[in-house]
Amino acid sequence: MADATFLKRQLHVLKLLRHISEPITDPELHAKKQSGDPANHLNKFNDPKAVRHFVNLVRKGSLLSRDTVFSLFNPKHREQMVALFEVLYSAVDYDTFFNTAVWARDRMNPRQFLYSFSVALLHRPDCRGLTLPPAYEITPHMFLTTDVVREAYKAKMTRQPVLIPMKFTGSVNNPEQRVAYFGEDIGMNSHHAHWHMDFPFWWKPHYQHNHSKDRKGELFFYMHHQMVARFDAERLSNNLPVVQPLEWNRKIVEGFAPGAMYDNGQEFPMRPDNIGFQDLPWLTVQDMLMYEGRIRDAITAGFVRAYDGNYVSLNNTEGINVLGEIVESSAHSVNPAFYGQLHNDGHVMLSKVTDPKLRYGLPPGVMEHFETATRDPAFFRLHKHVDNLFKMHKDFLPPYQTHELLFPEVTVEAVKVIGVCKASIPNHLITYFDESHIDLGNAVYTTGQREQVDIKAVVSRLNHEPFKYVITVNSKKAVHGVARIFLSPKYNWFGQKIPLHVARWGMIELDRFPVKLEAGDNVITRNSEDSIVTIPEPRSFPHLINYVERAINGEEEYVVDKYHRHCGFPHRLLLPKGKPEGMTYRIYVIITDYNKDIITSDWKPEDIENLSSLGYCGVLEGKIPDARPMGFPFDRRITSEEEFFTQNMKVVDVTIPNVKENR
Ligand code: CUO
Repeated sequence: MADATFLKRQLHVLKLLRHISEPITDPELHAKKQSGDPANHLNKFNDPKAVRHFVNLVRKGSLLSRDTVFSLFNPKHREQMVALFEVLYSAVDYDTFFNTAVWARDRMNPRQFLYSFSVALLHRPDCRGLTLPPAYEITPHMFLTTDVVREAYKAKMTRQPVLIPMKFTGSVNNPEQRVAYFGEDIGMNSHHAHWHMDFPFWWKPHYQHNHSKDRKGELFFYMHHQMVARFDAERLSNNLPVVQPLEWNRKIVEGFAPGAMYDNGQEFPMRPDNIGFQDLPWLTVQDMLMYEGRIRDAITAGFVRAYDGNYVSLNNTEGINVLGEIVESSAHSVNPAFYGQLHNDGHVMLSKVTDPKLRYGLPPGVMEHFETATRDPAFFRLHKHVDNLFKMHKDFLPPYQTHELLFPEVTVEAVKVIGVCKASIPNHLITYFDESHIDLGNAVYTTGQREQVDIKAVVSRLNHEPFKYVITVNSKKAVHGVARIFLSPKYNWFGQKIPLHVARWGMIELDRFPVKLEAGDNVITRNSEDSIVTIPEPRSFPHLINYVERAINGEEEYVVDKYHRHCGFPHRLLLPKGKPEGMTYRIYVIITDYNKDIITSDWKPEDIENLSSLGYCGVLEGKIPDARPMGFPFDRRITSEEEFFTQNMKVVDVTIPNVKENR
């Protein structure tokens, strides 16, 4: 149960982020702002040099202006953001951390501040359990189209509460619009932004303590691999073929018009159809081909060249992590000078493709921010391209042999999935579109106007009826296992059955959890909501403030969840949409030996059960408990379907109808 100190901290965090583009008005925070100058308490920081550096930037007036669009990919913007992060992260206690943040907030660019503060809060052990409001309600401009923001202003000026319908961008003339509900899903955008806050590419290895950032490069591969697999499944649900990778020396087939505006009034640039990649002043298309050539050479050779001249082998289970760090590329890359920053530069090249020489002063495109990137279909094309590099590497590894897949004591006899509604038909999982309200209070300026006007947008979002897995298992003796559940479309765009050796690369992970089996027959049931790839719906910003205030007044109980993660696929999106008439998918279940799979030194079984969104978001502290490669057993080639299937696996067909309304 939250104590008074925790609740006060939580409330102050929320107030700090409310109306982030306007100066602090809250009296308590205002007092901290006056006294929080970190230069006056250098002894309260583990890294006083970082404090002097940051304070110097503030005093010299060299920080990014409040009105400029902050881009994490701009080295200067990023260095300043990191300068504050290093101060906040090195504060010796919570009060120093928070007071410094309050001091810095109005002295720098709002989104630059927000990024630093969020990453510091997510990583400080004394902030465990504190909740950040949904990203789309802190900086709504990054998630909304211009028409919605305009309506919000109208409501603010006329002081009329309003519920503004939000449409997806594009028109029916563009087939890509059929899957805009997925790319523009605010929860998915928020997940993606949070993934990159939990695993920043700029995270310096010396920040690391207690094995944090375990398998970061592999997670980069796997989380984006799953996003692409989900997108492809969504495309098939909408009669679109799977997404094609883009290539540096070919045209980008689909354009994109974001129809959105930054807080400073600049429009997000649009990209017409069929334009090619352009040289930037600091990076050419030829450079991209060269870096990629080196990466492909390394994959083929089976080793990479580290900056110190040593060779690092790729052809083992750790290879994917090394490769992930190189391709992203992150500060953990073994040789950024040689292998470049292929993926990050891909984002920047796409973002600047319509003003490559920076002649027209266009602001960054959607691809330059993690919270907006997935709106652009080019995001998935870029990531399909990157994913193919990882596939190339994985295909060099030997297929799993039977003894690596088999759990000899265990036989999975039957698998059934069933909706929790009374009328549910076994192996029929229902999806539908719901309506959700998002708070737009932060989309409009408030200074001088104290009264609240309720301004909300209503968005349509993919959702599904809750269901459960019922798995019948026979075990020769009492054992612990790990159940892994995957889903893949059964038929491709041409209506042909997808063979397993192809389907395996598009597997969507649904869940992974420890199971305790008795000798004899066992029936395992598991609720879809417990999935380790998803997180539940976050509370809205005003609701969160209200909740904390009520808890402070003793009107409500507030339970602190120290395992709470902001990173995680929205639970609503666990299943692909399917089709109105039903679409066939296959669900695969495999149970493997817990004692072989799990790293036990760091974790107790009950801890593992409490970890949320482990699948795509790993862990923030310590080692990931599952020692198997991410995506196991489908991450490697499958040469023979018959030999692959062992008794501890089972596959079942399921139908997913997308219905008009939830029952
Ligand atoms: Cu997440 Cu490219 O890494 O967007």
